[in-house]
Amino acid sequence: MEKTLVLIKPDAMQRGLANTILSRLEKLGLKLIALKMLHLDKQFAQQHYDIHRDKPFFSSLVDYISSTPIVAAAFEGDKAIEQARKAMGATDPAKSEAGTIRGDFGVDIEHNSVHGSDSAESAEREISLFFTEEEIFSS
Ligand code: IDP
Ligand code: MG
Repeated sequence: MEKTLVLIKPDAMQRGLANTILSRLEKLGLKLIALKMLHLDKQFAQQHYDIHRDKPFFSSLVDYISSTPIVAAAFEGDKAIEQARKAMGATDPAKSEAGTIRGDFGVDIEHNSVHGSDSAESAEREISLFFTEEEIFSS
């Protein structure tokens, strides 16, 4: 069964949207297999977003994701990665369809409410960054 990492980003946390977003993902039929709240330090944030290290928005993104506590979750299900990303919508909320998480709640291209793994490889890397094996309740 495929797994994916989801983060509820600071803009959504500040507006009390954590449960709403987790609920939307559960309603897709995805199974919650790990959950925690944590405040990332800069080093952890840089590690999570390492793939974007050379992008112009990298330092701003790292500052943002480490600005408040966030919720990290892992979900499991058939095509979990694709299903979750589809429900999240395009990276830029201005280009996301209504009914998607970013389309409904995202503020701008950086403050876009949610993170979802983009491939099986990144899901594995990201889940093991946020959770120990004992914290994952996979079937
Ligand atoms: P994704 O989250 O849809 O996979 P990525 O391209 O992997 O999008 O970018 C990671 C995160 O970096 C985005 O979710 C967003 O918060 C931020 N980001 C992406 N592009 C930009 C940009 O052009 N300006 C500022 N922040 C950006
Ligand atoms: Mg990405």
